[in-house]
Amino acid sequence: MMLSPQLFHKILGVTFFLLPLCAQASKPVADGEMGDINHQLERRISRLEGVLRLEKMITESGGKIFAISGERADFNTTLQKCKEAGGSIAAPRNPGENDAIRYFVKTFNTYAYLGLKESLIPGKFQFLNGTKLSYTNWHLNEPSGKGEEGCVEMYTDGTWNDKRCNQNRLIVCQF
Ligand code: MMA
Ligand code: CA
Repeated sequence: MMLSPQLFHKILGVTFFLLPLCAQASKPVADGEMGDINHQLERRISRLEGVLRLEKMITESGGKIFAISGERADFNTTLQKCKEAGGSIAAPRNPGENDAIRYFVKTFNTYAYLGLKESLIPGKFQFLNGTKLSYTNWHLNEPSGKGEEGCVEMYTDGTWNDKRCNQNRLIVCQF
């Protein structure tokens, strides 16, 4: 294909117009820092995580991030708030995740509802989507509600108690 002098001139003009813009877009790189955009973003995110950790707003376990909203609410409001934030109510799958949630309960001395519910069989609990629990951390003699306590709260020592769903508890979400 033959390039007309007019088209060639146009391309040249556009190129030299765009070049400084591209250079500017990739400019904000500190001295001695790698120009790699992924590296910059990772640095930015880890600094933001540092702030959130400092403010006791997030914990992490196995790649899962747990976060508080700073409010308390009943179980259904907690579900709603976590969903609005793009997450879901915290549901521990192992001791590490349980400990990451316990950190908030202990720090703010306030029990938290977990993302668990009683199944159709009284005293049997499951994840909210019906999945069977492979890890539990019941307090001694819990669950005790026999169908009357459909939610699960975490005590300050990290153990669980089945509880009615209408109490005000610390909102802890997972992302
Ligand atoms: C409360 C309530 C129950 C819990 C018992 C433990 C009296 O009921 O929190 O869920 O099992 O205390 O004593
Ligand atoms: Ca109970």
